[in-house]
Amino acid sequence: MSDIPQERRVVTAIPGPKSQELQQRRLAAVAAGVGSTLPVFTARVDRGIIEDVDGNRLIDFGSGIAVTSVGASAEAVVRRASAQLQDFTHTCFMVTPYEGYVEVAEALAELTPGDHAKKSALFNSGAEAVENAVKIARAYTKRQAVVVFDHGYHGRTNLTMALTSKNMPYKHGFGPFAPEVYRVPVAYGYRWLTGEENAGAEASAQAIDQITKQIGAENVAAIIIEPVLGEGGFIEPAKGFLPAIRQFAADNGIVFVADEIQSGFCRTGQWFACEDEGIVPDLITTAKGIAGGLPLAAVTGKAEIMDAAHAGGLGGTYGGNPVACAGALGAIETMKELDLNAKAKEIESTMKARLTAMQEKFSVIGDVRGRGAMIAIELVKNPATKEPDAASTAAIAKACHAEGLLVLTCGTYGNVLRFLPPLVIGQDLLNEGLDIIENALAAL
Ligand code: PLZ
Repeated sequence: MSDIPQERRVVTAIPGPKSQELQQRRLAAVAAGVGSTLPVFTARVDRGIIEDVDGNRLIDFGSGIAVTSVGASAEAVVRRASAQLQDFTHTCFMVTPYEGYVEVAEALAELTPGDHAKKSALFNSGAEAVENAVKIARAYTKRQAVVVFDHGYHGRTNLTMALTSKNMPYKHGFGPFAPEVYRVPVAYGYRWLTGEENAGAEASAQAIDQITKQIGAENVAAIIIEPVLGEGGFIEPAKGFLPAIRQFAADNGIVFVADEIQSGFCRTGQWFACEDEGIVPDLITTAKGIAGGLPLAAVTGKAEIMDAAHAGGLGGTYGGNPVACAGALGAIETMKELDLNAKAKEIESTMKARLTAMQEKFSVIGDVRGRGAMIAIELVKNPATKEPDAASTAAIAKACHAEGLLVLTCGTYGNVLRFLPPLVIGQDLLNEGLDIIENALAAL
C-alpha cells in the first residue's frame, strides 16, 4: 500500500527528465493513437497525490477519469485483491464460478435504485457493459432501435462509437458504425436557446417527438442516457428532462438504461446520480469507480429483463475476474466505512463556493456546474455569446499541470475543465488545487 505525504511537491520541470526519457521509449513502442493528458510517468499514488518517477508530487483532480474514488491504493482494495491473488487469479466464471462474483452481484442489487428483484452480469470495461445492456434490451423487447442523446458518451467499441456523439477523437475514420442507433436532443441548460428554465420541458418534448415520428416508439429497444453527461461536458440535464424521458420509456415498453459508468458509486454524492431525481432505471451500467482501479464493469437491472438473454448468451473470458471482484468488494466497503457520499457533497460545497467566486472575477467562466466530486467550469470567449473557448481551456490545463495539479478537460467543444478528485482527498489539497486554478485564470 502506498503511503505518501499529502503535500504537493514540484522538484523538476513537469514532465521531469526521467518522465521525458520514458516518454521517448513510449513513443517508439506504443501506438500513436493512444494519448496521455500529461506524459508524467507514475511511480506511486495515494489518496490525493500522484508521485512521479522524478519525485514530483502532483495533486490529483482526475482520479484516472473518475475511477479511483476510494484512492488508487485503498487499504481494503489492496488487502482483498492481494488475498485473492494468492488464492487464484482466474478460472473464468463461465467455466467454474467463485463467490466473489456473486457477492458483487448481491452488492449491486442492494446499492442500485429500486426495490424490485435485480440481477447483474459482470464485464471488464464500461463499453462492454453498455454493449451488453443493448444486447439484453434487444433480447427482452425483441426490438432493435437504440436511442441516445446529443453530447452522450458510451465508449470506443464499434457499437458504443455509434452511441457516442462526438466525432473527434472517438469516431473519426473508424466507421462504418453499427446501425439502428438514433440521437435526440438533451436538455443542456446552459446552451438551451430559450433558457435553462425551459430546457427540461422543451428538450424532452423534442426528444419524444423525434422518437415517435422518426423511429416509432414500438421499434425502440432501449433509451440510454448518462444521468450526468461525462465526456460531453459534465452536463446535468435540466430539471424535468430525465423524469419525462423515463416516463416515456415506461409508457412504451422501452428499456430505460442509466449509464452511470462515470457518475456512479458516490461520485455525485449519491450511490447513483439518477437518485437525485428519483429515477429508477430498468438497467444501470457501472464501471470505473466500482473496483478501486481494477478493471470491472456491470449491467444490473430488473431480473425479468436481465434474464431475457438465453443461457450462454452473455459472458466473456475475463468478465468479473476474481481479483477485480475482490477489489470491488474492498472499494464498496471503503465507500460505506468512510461515508464517501458525504465526502463528495463536502467536495461539492468547497469547489462550488470557490469556483462561483472565481466566476464573478473572470468572465471566461461561463458556467459552474456538476454535483458532488464531479464539478466543471465551461469557458467562453464572451459570456453573452457563449462562444466556446477551447484555447483558454487548454492553456489553463497546461498551466495547472506545470504547477503540479492534474486537471482534465472535456466537452463537445473542448471548452470544459472538469474536476474529479478522489473522494478521499484532504481539504488542504483541494483548496491548494483551487488556488492553482485561480492563479491560472488570473494569468490568462
Ligand atoms: N460510459 C458514461 O464515461 C468512459 C473515456 C475515456 P470504458 N469514459 C472515459 C476515453 O477517452 O476513452 C465511459 C463513460 C460512460 C461508458 C464509458 C466507457 O467506459 O471503461 O472506457 O470502456
